[in-house]
Amino acid sequence: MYTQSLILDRKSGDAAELEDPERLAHFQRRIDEERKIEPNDWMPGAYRQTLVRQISQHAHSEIIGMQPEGNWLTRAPSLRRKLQLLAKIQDEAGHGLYLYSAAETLGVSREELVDQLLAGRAKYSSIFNYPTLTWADIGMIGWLVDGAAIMNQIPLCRCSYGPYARAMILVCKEESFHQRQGFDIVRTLCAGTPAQRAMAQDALERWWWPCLMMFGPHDRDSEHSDLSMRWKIKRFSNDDLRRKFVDATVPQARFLGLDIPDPELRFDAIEGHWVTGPIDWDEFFAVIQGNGPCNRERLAARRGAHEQGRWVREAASAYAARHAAAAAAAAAAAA
Ligand code: FAQ
Repeated sequence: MYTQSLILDRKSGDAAELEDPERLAHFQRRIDEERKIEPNDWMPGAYRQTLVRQISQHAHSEIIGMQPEGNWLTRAPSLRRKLQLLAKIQDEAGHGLYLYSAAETLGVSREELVDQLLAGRAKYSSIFNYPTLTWADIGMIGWLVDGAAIMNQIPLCRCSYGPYARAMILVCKEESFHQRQGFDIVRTLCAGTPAQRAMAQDALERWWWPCLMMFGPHDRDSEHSDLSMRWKIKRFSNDDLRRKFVDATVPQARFLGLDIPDPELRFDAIEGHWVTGPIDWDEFFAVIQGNGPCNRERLAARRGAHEQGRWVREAASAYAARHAAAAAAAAAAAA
């Protein structure tokens, strides 16, 4: 019902309202004063669309992101590692559902968003289109992928849109635990046998560059950044966050005794930052256009899971309808 009424509002008014400079100025003032925008507040259509796009992509990423890790659940090296991994994957499912709910406050339904994903019309993070070939990859996902995710998501706790900002607080707390469990896996491997160290090094070589791509294109090529920064959806640019991630991660890799696979990596003492070699943007764009190593596999698995869950959705709907009918009958009898 709530979502329905927002859908009607969206269809009826936004295009005209977007032209209203006074309303826009008022909206921008509110943003500049760091006052949160809430679901029933007026907002420009482009603000709503940007949020729906970003939050839904984020939700899809959490859900698809369960797959590469799920691949190792039956092969975790100990019961403790298996329990940790199971808990982490369940957290990701929770994040996805939380984020779909945040998106729903903007007037789209979860069904609509899931349909877009299943039809291949929605993006999700490029990183989840890479395979997990060894146990060390699970460590890399925690250490690097969650590490990159936190770097990007901590500022989202201050996003101007209230429901997204609040959702991010819980998500970030859990991602921080995920990052530590990943680092712990990698640390254990690095303190192990030469074969274990080699496994960690091999995994780092495969995950490093895709992790840098997670932050999105360079600022000059980032089509949404200007508006998103003006509206305080994003607080830092893609390149700024990528640099923060590299600055935080290079010393950790050194501590672990791992070599970052970048011959051009150097410390710029004047700027006080690590500088990487060039990122292969052809690879990034191929992946986000559906041609990464695992895109087809990931979508096929998601479609299969959705189909297998059909009976649960139908049973839940039938149950809810029966209870609603019984409640309505009881109310009618009492009246
Ligand atoms: N992958 O103009 P910009 C996680 C697209 S959660 C795919 O710079 P924007 C948890 C972008 O959508 C990871 N597409 O875009 C976990 C746009 O295309 P569009 C997900 C990408 O939105 C851990 C186009 O390129 N996190 O890891 C990517 O201003 C472990 C132009 O780009 C979030 O979603 C990419 N990497 O900035 C789960 C955080 N980068 O939509 C399981 C929220 C860019 O016009 C295991 N999102 N594109 O067709 C954001 O902060 C932003 O959306 C960015 C991109 C920074 C990702």
